[in-house]
Amino acid sequence: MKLTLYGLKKTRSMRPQWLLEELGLDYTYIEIDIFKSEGMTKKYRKIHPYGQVPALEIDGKVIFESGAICHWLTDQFPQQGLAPALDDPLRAEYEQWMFYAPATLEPPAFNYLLHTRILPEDKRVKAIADWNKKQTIYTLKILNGLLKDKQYLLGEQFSTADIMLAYLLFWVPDILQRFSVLHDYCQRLGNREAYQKIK
Ligand SMILES: N[C@@H](CCC(=O)N[C@@H](CS)C(=O)NCC(=O)O)C(=O)O
Repeated sequence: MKLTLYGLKKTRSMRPQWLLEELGLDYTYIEIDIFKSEGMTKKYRKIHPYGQVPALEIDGKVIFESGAICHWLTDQFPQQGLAPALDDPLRAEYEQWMFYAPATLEPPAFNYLLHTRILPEDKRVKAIADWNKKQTIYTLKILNGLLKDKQYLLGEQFSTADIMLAYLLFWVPDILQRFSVLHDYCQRLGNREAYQKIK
């Protein structure tokens, strides 16, 4: 299988890149600098219709959405054990966490970042930043309780769901300082060899 990942450091392409390293797969990495409008070229928009990263080319066929790419790759290589098997009782919980990251935590965390760090200063709205910070804190406070006494989201077993989540937690080190369980969890994940290789 020939795999080409289109990505850029410090973007959501870190999710599939981290996973590719965990899986020990060979892949070609093509940098698309979205901050220099490289995503918007006619050529790249044939790869990713929205001009975003990541996109993964699999034997000439391209898919996008970091979550979908991670989900698909994980299931292609079940022997690597990064997801419980379909008939494993833990599988339902794994699916829950795979969707939790982009659906529940990502919107407030991303809007908080947008209105504090990403948008030009004159486009930032303090009320939006404040509301999303509050929502992120609320979301993480509950998660902090749920992760107590656990090494990973599924307990002892590291899975792709941890990649989906940890990537987001790395966005908000200022908020994470309040939550010791999440702080330690992030340290553990960030120290993994595969993450160290791509960060
Ligand atoms: N839901 C998509 C979001 C992709 C996305 O927003 N990527 C950002 C980088 S983190 C991007 O390429 N932004 C440039 C743009 O939207 O023009 C995913 O998870 O893959």
